[in-house]
Amino acid sequence: MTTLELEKKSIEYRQKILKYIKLANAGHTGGSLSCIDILNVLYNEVMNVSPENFNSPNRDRYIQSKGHSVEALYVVLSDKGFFPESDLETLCQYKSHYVGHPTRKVNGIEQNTGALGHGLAIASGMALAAKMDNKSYRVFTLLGDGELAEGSNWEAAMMISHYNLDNLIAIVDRNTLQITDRTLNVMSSEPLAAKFQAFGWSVKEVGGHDFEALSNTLNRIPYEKGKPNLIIANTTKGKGISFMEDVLKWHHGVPNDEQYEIAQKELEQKVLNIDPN
Ligand SMILES: Cc1ncc(C[n+]2csc(CCOP(=O)(O)OP(=O)(O)O)c2C)c(N)n1
Repeated sequence: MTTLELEKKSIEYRQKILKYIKLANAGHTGGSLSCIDILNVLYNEVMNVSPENFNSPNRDRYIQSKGHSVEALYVVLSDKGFFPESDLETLCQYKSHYVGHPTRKVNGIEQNTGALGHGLAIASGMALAAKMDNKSYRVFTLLGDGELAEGSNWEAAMMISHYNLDNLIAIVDRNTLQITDRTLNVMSSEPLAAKFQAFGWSVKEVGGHDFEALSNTLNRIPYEKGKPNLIIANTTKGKGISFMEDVLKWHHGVPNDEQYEIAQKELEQKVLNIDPN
């Protein structure tokens, strides 16, 4: 896809994230909007995974460790054909498989997540298995910057480097907010790059809404043979909606009718700005 096509796709994804969160009257709005450009590039430009090869042992794996931002994952998976978009009309309803955190009952989802701090360890096992089985698939995992307060991440980081898992790519959605406050105030993970480098990782920092930079960075893996890869993606929570950007309360806020209309209008305007026809 061209950068313009990726840009348009992300607007469409944001429209759908808001649509289904509004319909369900529940959802993690801010964190889904901060990571959607990363998912867009991963699923449309980087990973070798599709409904056709999802049962193949050679597919690339994606583990969304910050599982609460599942609405972003649902809209991308439906766009890729893992399930019909109309399934999302049941989001968070009684007996629906489309619940507020990822589960393997949904086609395209590798692992249940949502209790923070588990995705990196799960990814480490998958990456180690690839090495042991002599397979070339890669394992991608998305972490939140607040999530890094979970000690299990640091045990996994140590193990991943010990076993030279250069087929593992961890991406931190560094939007600098978590659930109750700035990550810096709750539990600082800084200096993040230096910490992971000290654990033996190769680290890159990138604009998390910059499609070209994301694509270039994610398509150059591994950065150093034998070293695991960490990408710090600098993002904005609530990205794309003026009144949600970098505002704490949108961590799991649902827009009221008026806010919803304004948000969708802003996105429509963005489409027109890109493509006036
Ligand atoms: C083990 C665990 N503790 C607490 C929570 C509740 N919780 C859900 S989201 C969240 C904040 C996470 O912040 P971050 O990882 O930065 O996510 P983002 O800001 O990208 O949404 C917390 C504490 C949880 N899901 N799991």
